[in-house]
Amino acid sequence: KVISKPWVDDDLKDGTEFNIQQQASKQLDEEITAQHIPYSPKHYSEEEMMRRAKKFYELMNKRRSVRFFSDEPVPREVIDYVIRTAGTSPSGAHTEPWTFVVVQEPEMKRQVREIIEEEEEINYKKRMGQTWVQDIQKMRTNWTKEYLEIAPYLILIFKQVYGNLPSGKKIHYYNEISVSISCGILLAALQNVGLVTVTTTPLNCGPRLRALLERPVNEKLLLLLPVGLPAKNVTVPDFHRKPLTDIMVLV
Ligand code: IYR
Repeated sequence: KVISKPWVDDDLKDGTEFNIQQQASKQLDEEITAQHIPYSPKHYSEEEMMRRAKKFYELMNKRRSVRFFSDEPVPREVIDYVIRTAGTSPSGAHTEPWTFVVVQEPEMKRQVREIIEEEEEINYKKRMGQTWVQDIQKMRTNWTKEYLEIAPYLILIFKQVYGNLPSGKKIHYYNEISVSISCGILLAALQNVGLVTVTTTPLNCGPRLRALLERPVNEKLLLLLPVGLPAKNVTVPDFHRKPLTDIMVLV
């Protein structure tokens, strides 16, 4: 079967096709009755703002996708905080449409690896096509994914395409962009504690991984992040980032 967008997972529709007849009344009630409370975010001096802007940029500019991990353990409590941080993301109508599945159990990691390697081999050989495979040669990656067993944690991020209320389905507006933003925050939180990862989108593995992890049908796999410390003497491609003048337009 030839599909027009091979990079879009069969299982990963954007959720807007769901035909939810009537917004559940409970959802409406919640929105109408929500109280507003005072909020005073910290106000920095211009100097302090500048110092913090630079410092955070320098931290984030050191982030690189890493595909080789150390098996050195990482405290679970650190991962808990990183995921709490991801959960601070804004979301459509404050629906918080994310589930972060943290896999630490070796046998489960092995089964995740088995599924992904099986599908990725088909991806590389058939689904992706010649141009795509050429375009990622510089990453020196293929369907063999040792990191899925070596990294102390795998974080599988699912988007909930709708929620479940006793009275029916709850609409999760903009669920994909909401969860994508939370993933960006998660990546920043990992960088902040010196952990490394690589953003992977296991093409066509969603349904099998969802079944393996016993997640409900309203959850679709968006991203898989192996998380841990880098392997000793790890290398990364010699990539450079576009300068500000190439990415920013001031009007
Ligand atoms: N998902 C595959 C292929 C892959 C695709 C892109 I786009 C990359 O930037 C890197 C890899 C894999 O993880 O090997």
